[in-house]
Amino acid sequence: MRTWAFLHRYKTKYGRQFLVAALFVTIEATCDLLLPTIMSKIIDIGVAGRRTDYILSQGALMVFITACGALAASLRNVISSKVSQQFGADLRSDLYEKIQMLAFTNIDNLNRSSLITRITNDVNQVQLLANGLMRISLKAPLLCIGSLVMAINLNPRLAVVLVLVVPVVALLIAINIKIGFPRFVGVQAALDRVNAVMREYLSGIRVVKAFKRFAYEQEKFAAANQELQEKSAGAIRLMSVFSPSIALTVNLGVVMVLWMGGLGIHAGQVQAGHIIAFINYMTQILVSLMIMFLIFNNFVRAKASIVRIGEVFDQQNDAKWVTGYAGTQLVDNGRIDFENVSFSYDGFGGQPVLKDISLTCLPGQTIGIIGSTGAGKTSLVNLIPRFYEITAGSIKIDGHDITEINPGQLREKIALVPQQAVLFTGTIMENIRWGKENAAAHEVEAAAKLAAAHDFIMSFPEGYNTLLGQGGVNLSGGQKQRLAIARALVRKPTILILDDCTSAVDVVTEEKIKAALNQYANQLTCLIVAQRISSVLAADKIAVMEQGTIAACGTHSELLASSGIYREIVQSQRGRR
Ligand code: DCP
Ligand code: MG
Repeated sequence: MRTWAFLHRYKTKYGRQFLVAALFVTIEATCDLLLPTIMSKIIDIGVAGRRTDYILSQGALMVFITACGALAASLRNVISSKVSQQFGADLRSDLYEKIQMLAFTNIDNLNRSSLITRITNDVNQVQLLANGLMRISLKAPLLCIGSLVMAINLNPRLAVVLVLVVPVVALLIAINIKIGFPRFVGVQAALDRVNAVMREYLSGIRVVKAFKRFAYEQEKFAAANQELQEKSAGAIRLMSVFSPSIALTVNLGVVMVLWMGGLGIHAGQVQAGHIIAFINYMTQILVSLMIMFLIFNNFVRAKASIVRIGEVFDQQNDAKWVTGYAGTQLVDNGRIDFENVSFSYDGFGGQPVLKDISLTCLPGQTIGIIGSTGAGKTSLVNLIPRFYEITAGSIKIDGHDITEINPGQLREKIALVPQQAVLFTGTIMENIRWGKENAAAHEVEAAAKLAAAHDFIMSFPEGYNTLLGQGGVNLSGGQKQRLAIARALVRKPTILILDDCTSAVDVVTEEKIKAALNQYANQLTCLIVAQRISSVLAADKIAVMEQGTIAACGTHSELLASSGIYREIVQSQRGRR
């Protein structure tokens, strides 16, 4: 199966250590197999013949073999835990890296919170399986086959019992797997559903509270929970019939061995030690069969996880990244050209969100973009750092097609303040330094002043060292937006993109930011997406977007004269300042 292909690279990496572990397991199993035979000799020769020296020497041999087995077992344990932990860590970091490489489109496809379960729980399951595989799965078949051989070798007459018991037990296990497998898959699916319901609830907990949807959510959870309970109970019920039936079969076998052996001893054909050793081997066969069954169960659980991890590795990065970027050196002007650009979130066949957009932004210019919600403003500016791939036309920065520029280099020149301010756990200082890693304290402060954030930052007792919670929960919407602007400004980009990022800032403060930006934006190309006409009044050019197209473009006065839509927007906002 394709989804499993990702496991191959670990096979080559850990194959050698796996073989060493296998070697130790073989030694361990051999030791286990030798012991009953030696014991039978001690009983038949040593005890029956009253030969203390024999008992002592064979006893010493048994101690030695047990010690060898114990040593092999510890070494095997050391290797298997080391390898499985390393394997788990590797898998986790590879997965993490892969997720970082994914395009926006892929992340839209894979649910974000499910990515978290994949990288934690699913990797754990696979790691557990790897550990189990190295520790017991090899030992079980070795013990099973070895015990069979040793038992037959020991006493072919008693082996007749094995011919009866082993197929019955094997059949029982086969039936159990046949009926049990789908049930365990069902349990896993039910567990996934419980997780999914829980995840959705937790991520939307504020909305659930606000709309008082507790009862509905409770019902949804109860249904999923109930299903899990029923499925698990069904699977366990099956197990509870199955285990005793195997035990019964084996015990019947033991009775048969004792009976046949008793007759044999009577006739002088069988010795007492043989019977004890034989029963020993028989239980080893049983135990190893049970272990194989358990591993199989384990495998069923891990299989679902493997498939889910494989799904992430299988995501193709849609971007047609060209590899040889070396030739393109950006001159730092900041000219942007959109040439007949069309774009759809669902690739080529999908509903177009942007249609045939042409727009030129000269170095140092400020371009305002306005338009009703859903017109495609955010989509348009997100194309410049190449977050998504366009379906037709081309976007050029300083004359170079952005598909020919190294994405890292491209994004370094651009600072984007997203519509939704995103902050990270850490101090305010650290958050602003996201824009420029080695920014000095005075640079950070200057950026914060430009973004009208300095004053409110200083009003905190800890100032720039104030700790922000996850996503900046301890700030207001407008404070978050201003920090996001400061983070972009500290970078001193060639191209600055502000996506409606003053929507939560009061008009007076916005005015302040605008005044500061006007000064600052002289040296760079600036795109300002806005709802309020007032935010873009001073722009060199204003693009009015409507339903994925640019309906009109020009300066404020030009547009007032030529564009009906623009006049409408101005009218509707008059007196709202
Ligand atoms: N859209 C989509 N998938 C996304 C994002 C948006 O299908 N991941 C759609 C929804 C809209 C259209 O694209 O119909 C344009 O969305 P934009 O976010 O570009 O719209 P605006 O930024 O213009 O709207 P707003 O002013 O509300 O931010
Ligand atoms: Mg938007």
